[in-house]
Amino acid sequence: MSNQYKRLSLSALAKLVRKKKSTLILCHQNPDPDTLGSAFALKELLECFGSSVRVACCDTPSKRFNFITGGRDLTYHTLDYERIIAVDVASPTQLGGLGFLANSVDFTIDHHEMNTRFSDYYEDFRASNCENIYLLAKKTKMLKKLPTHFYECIYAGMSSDTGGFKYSNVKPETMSTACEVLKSGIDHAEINRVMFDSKTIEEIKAQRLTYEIMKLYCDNSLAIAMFTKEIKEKNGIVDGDISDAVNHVRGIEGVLVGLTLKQSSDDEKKFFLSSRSNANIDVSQVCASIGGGGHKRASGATIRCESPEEALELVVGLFSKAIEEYKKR
Ligand SMILES: [Mn+2]
Repeated sequence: MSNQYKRLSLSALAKLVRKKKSTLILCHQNPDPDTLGSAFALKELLECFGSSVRVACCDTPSKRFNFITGGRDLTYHTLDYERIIAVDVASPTQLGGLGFLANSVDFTIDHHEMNTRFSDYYEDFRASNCENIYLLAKKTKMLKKLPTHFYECIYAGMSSDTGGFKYSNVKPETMSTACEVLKSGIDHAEINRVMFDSKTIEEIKAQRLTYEIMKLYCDNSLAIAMFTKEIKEKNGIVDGDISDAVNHVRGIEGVLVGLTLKQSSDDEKKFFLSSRSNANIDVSQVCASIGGGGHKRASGATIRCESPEEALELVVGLFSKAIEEYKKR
């Protein structure tokens, strides 16, 4: 199946983006700064080449990321796009409600090792997809013409996907690229403050709730917070408020894997799983076994179950097994 699509080299990709075409850029569901930064940085680049560009996502981004999106509405509108590009999207499932567009994607630019290759693709397993966009812009020799916003977008994605340059995915090349990006003179401290050190009251409430509802398994090495529709409604929180919850549960000493399960507010049988690993436990493998994917230490999946209890039982079973295998090694 994967053979039907072409792998694009960076030079081939650079040729493609030079073409003046009306373009739709697709982000993954539950948009984070890497998918949004990739989309809006690429938008700046394509506009330099005279293209008209729209960005779409099935979910509304957090207002926190307005410095990337400009507060734009990312709702998909049917228009005659001459090309569709997906960024930081590992599989059609990750397009969420826009999954029906997967077959129309002309090419994907991604950094996930688990990419299912659903279109022609450029891939490089760098820490963030924004690095790929930056290197693409560099290849087109347009860096000097790009506005500050381009660099802010790139930096946001890089910093976000590396947890502020502190995760295991940071390589010397990551820092070299970050160094080039910083030379543009962006206010990186402010970007980091907005992304990591500033929380809304709802997020603070959600954080407190996360610890209250969290359950521990596997001798306290597996932590899970399950957000049912009922819990979300009762506490007045939305999914955007709990996007960081998985990092809170995995931040507990002794926890090897942290998980959150969020019951969909529209479909009670749908659950969004996020997983983070603190050890050499490949959570992307576990997520792949239930139709998801991502990175070795940060992955997700969307699962269908009859009840929250059933969803919990399923993921506890899968991740306990992975942890027990790790402990035996
Ligand atoms: Mn990413």
